[in-house]
Amino acid sequence: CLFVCLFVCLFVFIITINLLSFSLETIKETTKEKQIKRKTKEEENGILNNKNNFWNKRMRLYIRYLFIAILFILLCWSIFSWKKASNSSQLIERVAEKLHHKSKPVTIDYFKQFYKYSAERQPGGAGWDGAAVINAAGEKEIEEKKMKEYGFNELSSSKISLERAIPDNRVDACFNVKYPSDLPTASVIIIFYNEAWSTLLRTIHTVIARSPPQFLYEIILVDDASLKAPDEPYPHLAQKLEDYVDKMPKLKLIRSPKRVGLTQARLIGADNAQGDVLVFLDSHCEATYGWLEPMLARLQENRRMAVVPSIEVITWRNFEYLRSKGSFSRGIFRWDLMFNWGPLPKHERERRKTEAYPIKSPTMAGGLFAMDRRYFFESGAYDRKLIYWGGENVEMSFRLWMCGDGIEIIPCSRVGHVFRERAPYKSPDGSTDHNSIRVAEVWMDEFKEIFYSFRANLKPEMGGDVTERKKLRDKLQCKSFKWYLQNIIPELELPDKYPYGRGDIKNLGTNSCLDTLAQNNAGGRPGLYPCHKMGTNQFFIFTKRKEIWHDGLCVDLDSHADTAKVKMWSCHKQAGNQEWIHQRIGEGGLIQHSVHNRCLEGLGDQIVVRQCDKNNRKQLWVFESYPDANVPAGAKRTWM
Ligand SMILES: [Mn+2]
Repeated sequence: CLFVCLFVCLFVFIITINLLSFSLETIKETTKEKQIKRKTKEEENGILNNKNNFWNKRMRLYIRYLFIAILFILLCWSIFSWKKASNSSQLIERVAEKLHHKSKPVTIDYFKQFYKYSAERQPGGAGWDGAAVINAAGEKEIEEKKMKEYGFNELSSSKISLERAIPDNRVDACFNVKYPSDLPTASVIIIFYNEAWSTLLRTIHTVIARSPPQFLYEIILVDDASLKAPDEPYPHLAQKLEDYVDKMPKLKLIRSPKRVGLTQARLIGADNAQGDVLVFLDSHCEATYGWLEPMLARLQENRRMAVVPSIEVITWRNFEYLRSKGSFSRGIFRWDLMFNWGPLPKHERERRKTEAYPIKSPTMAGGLFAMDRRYFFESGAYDRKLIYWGGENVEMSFRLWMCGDGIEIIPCSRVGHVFRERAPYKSPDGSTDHNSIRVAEVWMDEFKEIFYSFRANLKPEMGGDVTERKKLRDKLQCKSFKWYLQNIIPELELPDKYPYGRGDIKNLGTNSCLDTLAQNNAGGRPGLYPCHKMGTNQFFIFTKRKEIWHDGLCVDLDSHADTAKVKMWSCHKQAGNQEWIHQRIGEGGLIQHSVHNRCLEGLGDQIVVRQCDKNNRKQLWVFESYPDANVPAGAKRTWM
């Protein structure tokens, strides 16, 4: 309606302008005719006059068109800004901002004047200043129930003000950074599924209260078909939420008719957003003061990237907001394409001049980030064939680095996030695998073989048709995965292309497999578990250095005493306690420590070290594959 109205206005406007200038012209013409009559007499004075007359006429015509063009541009601008402001007060706000502070460099404290509280604050109340909320002994039953429903202590959360004070963990350097006073507007997109009332509202309220209103264009909630019918566990997400949304400014609610999963739900939000920048948040966050501006400023400077806030910890157990200025990490990945955090390498520490400097991050965790809205779509948004959850963050990471300017973590932008004990719901089995296969097929070139060697049960066709995404990669003229490895994450170790052994390690005496038993940390004790052929905790590489490697950890034995046990320990590449000898004799072979001269033996679900005895089947082991013994003729033995 607004559009039609504007079009009619524009049409009428142009017609009147034309009529007006036409009538002016005719008046001029009649006077000109008289002049010309006079002039014909003067014509004998020379052709020069005639020529002048011609040029004057031309000039007048040009000036007229210029005038119309300027009016047209003005009109377009006013329509544009009217469209951007959803109501007139917002328009006035924007115009005032434009006129008053014609972008000047300011520090973050400048924006304080714009923040407005949006909820009751209860100073000193439960959880104030980020304090933990411990429930009474008599409340244990309801606490447990809520814990099951949400994967965090919702009872504690429900007692905390929607806008409690939280610690300011920013480093000092953040207060000296200069930002433009005029920044792009943001559409904050919050996807939720079976979210708690208190955490969802706290996310919304802290965003509204802690963002300068002139930069917060809207908040879009996307309900991914939560279980909200009266007889289901989350009825507060039905009418009660709708009533709340109606009361709040800038808040919109979109409901997905069926469950589509995180990636597609985010796309629904993005497709409906109108702000300059898309900011994706989880539905259990607390925004801090100054969380938004540093991200907007960086994207104004360079739109061809994603920026990620520094994510702070709200504990699931009692909703304490942790105090930590933080030693920063960056996002990396494992070869099974799982996201991981890693320390900053030396070259990155040296590149950053202050603690406030953005951190270049090879990958992102994916829950919280911001991107220029137009660039989000230009760069391929999300693969619309990804399902449910998982892999979308790695896909976007590879793509943004190979086709754009990548990903940066902004240390001065901080958002609290409730890290759950576990997700209280399940995504359909295999969705992450399906998505990871698509990532490998589209983006990893020859290095996808490493992914498949880690996940031997996966096949390319399980990821479906990837032609569209390959076309996108061509269209954007993206760099190769080799370039990404060499330039963005050069310190990432490439596993041996043809190691001595790879895959699961089966014990012939017990028929079980060596398993980290999910103790994937230094000191973890591996054991035996029925072989499941899924890779993960049963995936090992017997490396060229003769280590038994699992995701940066190596099987380690530090003594030959009878009571000694093997443990997982960070691989130090110095042989010693981590060097093993394994020779296949027929079906399997011993795994013998090269220094302590003891052999691994299966005992129930445990692994013990004993005197070596090749006649004891419980000391015989067989790797899933022996790549070094089966190198194809003429094959290159290294990845690069
Ligand atoms: Mn989350």
